[in-house]
Amino acid sequence: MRLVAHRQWLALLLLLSEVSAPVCCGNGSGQRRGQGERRRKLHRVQHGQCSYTFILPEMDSCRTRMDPYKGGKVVQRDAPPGEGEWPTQRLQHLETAMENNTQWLQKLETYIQENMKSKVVHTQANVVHNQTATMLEIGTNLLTQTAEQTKKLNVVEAKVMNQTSRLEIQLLEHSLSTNKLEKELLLQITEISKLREKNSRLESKVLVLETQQRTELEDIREEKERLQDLVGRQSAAITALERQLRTASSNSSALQKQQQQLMKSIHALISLVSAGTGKHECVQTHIERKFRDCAEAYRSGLNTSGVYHIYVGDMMEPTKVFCDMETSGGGWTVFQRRINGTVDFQRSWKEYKMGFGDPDGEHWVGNEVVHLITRQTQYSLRVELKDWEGNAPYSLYDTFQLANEKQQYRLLLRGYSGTAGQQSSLASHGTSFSTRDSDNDNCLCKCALMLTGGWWFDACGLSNLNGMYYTVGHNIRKLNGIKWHHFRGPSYSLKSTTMMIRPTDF
Ligand SMILES: *[C@@H]1O[C@H](CO)[C@@H](O)[C@H](O)[C@H]1NC(C)=O
Ligand SMILES: *[C@@H]1O[C@H](CO)[C@@H](O)[C@H](O)[C@H]1NC(C)=O
Ligand SMILES: *[C@@H]1O[C@H](CO)[C@@H](O)[C@H](O)[C@H]1NC(C)=O
Ligand SMILES: *[C@@H]1O[C@H](CO)[C@@H](O)[C@H](O)[C@H]1NC(C)=O
Ligand SMILES: *[C@@H]1O[C@H](CO)[C@@H](O)[C@H](O)[C@H]1NC(C)=O
Ligand SMILES: *[C@@H]1O[C@H](CO)[C@@H](O)[C@H](O)[C@H]1NC(C)=O
Ligand SMILES: CC(=O)N[C@H]1CO[C@H](CO)[C@@H](O)[C@@H]1O
Repeated sequence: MRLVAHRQWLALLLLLSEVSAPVCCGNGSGQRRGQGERRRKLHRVQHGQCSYTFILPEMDSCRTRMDPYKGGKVVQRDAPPGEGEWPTQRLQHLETAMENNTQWLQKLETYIQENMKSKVVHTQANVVHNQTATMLEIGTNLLTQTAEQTKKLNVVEAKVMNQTSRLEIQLLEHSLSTNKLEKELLLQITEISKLREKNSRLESKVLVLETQQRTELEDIREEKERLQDLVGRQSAAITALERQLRTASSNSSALQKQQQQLMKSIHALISLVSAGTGKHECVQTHIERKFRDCAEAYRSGLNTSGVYHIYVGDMMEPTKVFCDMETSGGGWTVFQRRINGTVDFQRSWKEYKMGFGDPDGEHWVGNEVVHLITRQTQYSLRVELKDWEGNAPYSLYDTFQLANEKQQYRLLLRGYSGTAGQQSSLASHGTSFSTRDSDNDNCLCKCALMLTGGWWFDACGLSNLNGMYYTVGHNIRKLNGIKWHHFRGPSYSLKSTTMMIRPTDF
């Protein structure tokens, strides 16, 4: 740009230098330029697409040159130029020069104007430049301002977000606390329902107890009546006995006579026997050994423990029982024995009635036999126990009786003593016998099914010597085992048991 401007300025200076100098030949073109080049000095300047030619004026040559044109023609034909004509020509020439000069000047002016125009364009570009700069400045200012605004907006947005997040957190906390309250409510409701259940259970228990007490009262009343009956019968018997005694004493003398006669006959018999057969002896011993119970056997001189035949009630067939001839004076008829669990005690009512097992081992004589024995006279009951630690206590009842089958072999006990607990583990107020197929206990449940075996379950009572047999190591925490509560507690299963009876007056 600057280089171009420089060139333009140079061209302008050259032009000015020619303008200031006197000009003779304005036009230098065509074939005449070739002529003029011989005489005059030409200056040409090339500028872009335009070319400028500057002609320096020379007075002498100008005269000759003018001849072939305009004024020169006329003068040459008529006459050689005189002295009077020359100033007019000169004037004309000057006039044309002047005109040409003015034309040059005009051209120059237009040129300068064009130049000025380009300059103006340049300055206008500058202005545009400046304006765009200012515009840019304004733009940048606006941009910075908008940036600040957006920053502020961001801050505000962050604050709003913070507020909303805080609110959300608070909402969450609220919902959590409501959840907790709901849970607590639920828990309380369940507790209330539990309490209600407990209440209903307690009520049912109370009802059961009431019914039990009622039945007990009835039993006591019945027993009282029975006892009164017994007392009446006994007094009658006493009076009868008194009478008999009197007759007996009066008849004693007669009896003595009879005795003497009998002695005579006996002697006769002995003599017969000594001569006779052994058949007779056999019959005699057989007749002698028809015992009612082990006590009679003992009294007859049999003092070794073992299995004996006894004849109970109207039974024609003998019953095999184990007789304990050692314990506390002997004479005990054993009706229950557990030793090692070989015999299954999970039996029906009929089996418990008729008896099962082995008299020499584990055995249950049978409720019917025990009922028939204890009906004969007043019996005592002795319960012998052994735990797995070697302790062997006993329980003794002065009075023991089993009612008949119609009365579900009801148990009657009196006068407890012994070492297997300070209190009786058997209910003494007339508990009925129950088996898995005959539920006669004082519980809404079926004790015989729960605790197994057959027993005088109360509800369900403190003992069951006919429960499951558990071997050592497996015998604790067993509710359905062989239990005697006041000896080893409610869940200890014992090692061995014996239940045996003997007349109270033995
Ligand atoms: C200059 O010469 C050209 C031809 O070369 C011609 O056309 C023109 O009219 C002339 N101008 C003057 C002013 O003599
Ligand atoms: C263009 O701006 C410059 C400075 O930025 C200043 O000096 C100059 O005069 C301005 N020209 C025009 C034509 O505004
Ligand atoms: C909310 O702003 C407070 C200060 O104004 C700040 O302590 C807190 O951490 C912010 N919370 C969040 C979630 O940005
Ligand atoms: C005495 O005994 C005889 C038979 O031994 C009997 O017939 C008689 O009735 C008895 N006397 C009395 C008063 O019971
Ligand atoms: C058992 O009876 C026999 C005689 O029959 C006697 O010799 C023995 O001492 C008695 N034993 C006991 C323990 O009483
Ligand atoms: C259990 O005892 C009986 C009688 O003593 C006996 O015959 C039987 O063999 C014993 N059984 C076991 C398994 O010990
Ligand atoms: C003296 C001189 O050069 N005069 C010229 C001026 O310009 C005209 C035309 O423009 C020419 O005809 C003259 O010869």
